[in-house]
Amino acid sequence: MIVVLAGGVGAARFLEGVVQVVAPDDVTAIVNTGDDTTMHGLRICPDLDIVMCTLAGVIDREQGWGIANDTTECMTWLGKLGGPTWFKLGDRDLAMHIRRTELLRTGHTLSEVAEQFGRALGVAVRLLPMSNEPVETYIKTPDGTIHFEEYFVRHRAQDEVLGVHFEGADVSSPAPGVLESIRDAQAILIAPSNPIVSVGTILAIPGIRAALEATNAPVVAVSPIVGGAAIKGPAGPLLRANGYEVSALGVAHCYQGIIDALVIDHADAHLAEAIRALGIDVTITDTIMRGLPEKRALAQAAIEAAANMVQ
Ligand code: FO1
Repeated sequence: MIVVLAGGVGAARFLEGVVQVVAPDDVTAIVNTGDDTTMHGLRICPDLDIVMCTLAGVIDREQGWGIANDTTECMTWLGKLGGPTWFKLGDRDLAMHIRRTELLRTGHTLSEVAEQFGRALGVAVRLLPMSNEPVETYIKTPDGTIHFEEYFVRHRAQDEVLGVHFEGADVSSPAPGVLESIRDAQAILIAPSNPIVSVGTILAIPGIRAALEATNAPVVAVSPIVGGAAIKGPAGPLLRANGYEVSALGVAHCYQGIIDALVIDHADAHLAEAIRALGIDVTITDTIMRGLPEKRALAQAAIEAAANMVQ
């Protein structure tokens, strides 16, 4: 079994490649739930939904989130009635949040919801939330501490980042299957997701970092930083705020102690020697996932890097 630690859009695209190389039912994704939030009384799980809908083939490909060909009737009316509209929820998307909220309210866990949704949407990859307990990422800015979605979507990641806090992480536990899958995996891949607020959140759940350190499986990360900038999203300011250089070398420092190998882009080949000096093996390839062939090639490179570690 291949285990993938996953954030949102970058991870979803990488997983599309992984399932080209490995049978989907042989893949488990441990997904960040630190972006989760409650809006209009509904529980919203952006990264789980992004990964789920991408693998189900129903994602809005242009945005990378939301459902393809969705309408916005409900949002328009929510606005008319004085509700907040900065976080765009399409009508089909809202159905997922309504159903999830009802299932959670009636005693189901988030793992059970993910399993039910996966079955309903025909997703063969096993999607595990990192935890069934609520863990929410907050960003400290000069004007106060705000939820990650408020920082990322409402403020368009424009605030200066002074710090990151994972509310509830210290008293949370890994969801069922998370530690077992890390222990029993053939290989563990860290998707090209944000090392601080996607992967860092997963690592903040008590027991997960230790399980990664203890597993016999090779652990291979794909750098989300190419040529000194994030492929997508606010990884740059978040890495910097946590004392890491915004480069593939900074990513290597961030994951040191957990990963055996790092997949970096040709643009960062000059950093390979410094990364190897940290005791981390390096694979150099094209990491920009333009289409399915590139996604498949990147997944293949990461899986091969893992296979090389066990030889
Ligand atoms: N991202 C945006 O940039 N703007 C939005 O209005 C927005 C709405 C949204 C609704 C549901 C959902 O599952 C995701 C949504 N996203 C939106 C994406 C998202 O919140 C982020 O990309 C992730 O949290 C980061 O992985």
